[in-house]
Amino acid sequence: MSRTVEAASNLIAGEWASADSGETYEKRNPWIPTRSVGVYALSSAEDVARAVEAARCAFPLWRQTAAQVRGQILTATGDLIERSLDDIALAMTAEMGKPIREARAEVTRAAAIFRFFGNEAYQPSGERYESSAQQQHLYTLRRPRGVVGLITPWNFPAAIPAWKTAPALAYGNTAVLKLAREAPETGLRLARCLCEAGLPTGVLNVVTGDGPAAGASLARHPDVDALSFTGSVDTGARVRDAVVSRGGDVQLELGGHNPMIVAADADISAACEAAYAGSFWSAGQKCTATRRILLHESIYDVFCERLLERVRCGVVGDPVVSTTEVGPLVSFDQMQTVLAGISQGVSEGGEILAGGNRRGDGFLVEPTVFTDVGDNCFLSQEEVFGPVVSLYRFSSMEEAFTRANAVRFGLTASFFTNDLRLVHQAIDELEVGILHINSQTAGAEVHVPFGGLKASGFGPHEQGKAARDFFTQSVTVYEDAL
Ligand code: UN1
Repeated sequence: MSRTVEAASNLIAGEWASADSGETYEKRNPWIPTRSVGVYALSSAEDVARAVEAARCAFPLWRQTAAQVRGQILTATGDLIERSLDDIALAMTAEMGKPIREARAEVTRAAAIFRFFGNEAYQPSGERYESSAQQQHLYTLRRPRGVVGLITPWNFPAAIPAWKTAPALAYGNTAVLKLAREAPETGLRLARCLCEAGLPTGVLNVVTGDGPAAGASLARHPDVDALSFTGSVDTGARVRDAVVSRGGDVQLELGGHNPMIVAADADISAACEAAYAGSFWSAGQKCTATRRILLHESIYDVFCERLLERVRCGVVGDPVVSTTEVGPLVSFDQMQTVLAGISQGVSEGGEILAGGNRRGDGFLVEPTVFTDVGDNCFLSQEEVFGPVVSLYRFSSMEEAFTRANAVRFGLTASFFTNDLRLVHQAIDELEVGILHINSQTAGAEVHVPFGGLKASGFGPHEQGKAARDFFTQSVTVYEDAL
């Protein structure tokens, strides 16, 4: 931590500014940790307060701006993001280590999100009903919540800021976006695209820095009407308590412990490919990543052999290389946490079939496959946010569904089978917000709801038309002509 006024990474009332205190922090490249990728403002409660004030001042005008005008700015932002795709993707790979192939796909997704919500501004904003009284108009309308706080994680540094910011602004709110300490650069570039697209001063304000200082003060701030958070379960609970206790509204997207179930009749090659991608892409740093693979006993051995072969020929290493499938973890601390999770897996009786170690000088942990992990052990219950997956054997579908559900999370699941009857049984029984039949556990289309059940979420789901539920409030109007 140093004292300098050079890091003008906060956007407040249309000005790029350093933290009031002048404090900064440095972010290092997780593949080449000796290399600095940027210096950013370490914001305090004072900076957050100024950002909230700017958002409050901008709200009356933005709310009255025609929805189509708001939408056009978002659509133009999508185009600008796409035009800078290469630069933004490279910045993402440099700051958090996501392989460039996935980083590019994510930036493309962020552009699509802005365009989708640009178009949402043209959609109906209420419903008209028949009234039981004569000469009465009866209808609903949606209005913005006011000033919203958005706290985003480092693992999807383009897609998640996009999918919170775009609907917030489309529906007429003004916002304060707190970017993740570990990956601020990507989100700052999206904010620059919004400014370039003509977003009025103060409509979006951005702060960088620590969660416990900047994030917590945003959650506590009495003038933030609603707050959307994506991150860990523990932080999410603190954020929820801070917001709810002062009467604000909150939306949380939290962790997952996502199962992949492979039935006896499944296409094993397709299932193996999905297992590799779901478990190891982005080095397993997705709340939608596959953590448990439940295999019917009749295909356990052949699946296991093929998955290990796939791991052996997987491309692991420098995330800037276009063929790389698995790169480093985001930071030294994250790597230490994942290695500690692996050690705990072994000490509780799990056997490592592949990987298990750090590789090279960067923060890379090898794709790791466990077997013989008990259902109540740490690796079967807790989210180790890295490239670590465990294999389990089951003998009946009933058993598979029961064990798949036996965690506190309920985000996504994947089920491989060609049996339609089993597909519908899975839809009925699996306690998840997102279910993939014959595809991997991760991934999110921009136009459909995204969110989990149980401890994986709180409040309305995000994205698609569901986003409106959180970023607007509904009013029912009885209008009598006297
Ligand atoms: C995806 O699977 O592409 O933080 C999106 C996360 C989720 C987003 C997953 N909120 O991993």
